Amino acid sequence: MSISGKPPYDPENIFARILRGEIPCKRVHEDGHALAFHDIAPQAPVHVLVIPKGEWCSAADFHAGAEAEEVAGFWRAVALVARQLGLEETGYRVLSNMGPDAGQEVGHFHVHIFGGRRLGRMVP
Ligand code: IU
Repeated sequence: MSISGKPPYDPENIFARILRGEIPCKRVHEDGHALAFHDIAPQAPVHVLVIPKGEWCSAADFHAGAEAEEVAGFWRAVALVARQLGLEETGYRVLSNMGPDAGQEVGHFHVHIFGGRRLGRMVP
C-alpha cells in the first residue's frame, strides 16, 4: 500500500515475488510478520534485508498504515535476526532507503542490516 505518494504498490516487485516463493532467496528468518534474507549484492560481511509481509512501499507507508502488531512484529524480527547473526555484541547498522533521492530500488519496504566489520561513518 502506498500512503505517502505515487506510484502505488506494485505486487510484481521483486520482493513481493520472493515473498510468494516465485523467486528464491537465501533465507535467514521467517515468521508471521517478516522475512529476512541475504542481500544479493552484499556491501558488508553481513548484509541482510528484512521485509514485512504486508504490501507497503516504504518506511513511511509502513509506519503510517500498518497495524501496531505488524509494526512491532517487524521490528522484533529485525532485532531477532541481528541476534541470530551474532551481531548483538559487536553492533550493526539498520538502514532504510525511502524514495528516489535515497536510491530506493525496490518498492517493497525493507531495512538493510549491515555488520561483520567496523562500519564507516554515515555520510550523505
Ligand atoms: P534499496 O534500499 O532499495 O536500494 O535496496 C535494494 C537492495 O535489494 C539492494 O541492496 C540489492 O542488492 C538488493 N536486491 C536483492 O537482494 N535481490 C534482488 O533480487 C534485487 C535486489 I533486484
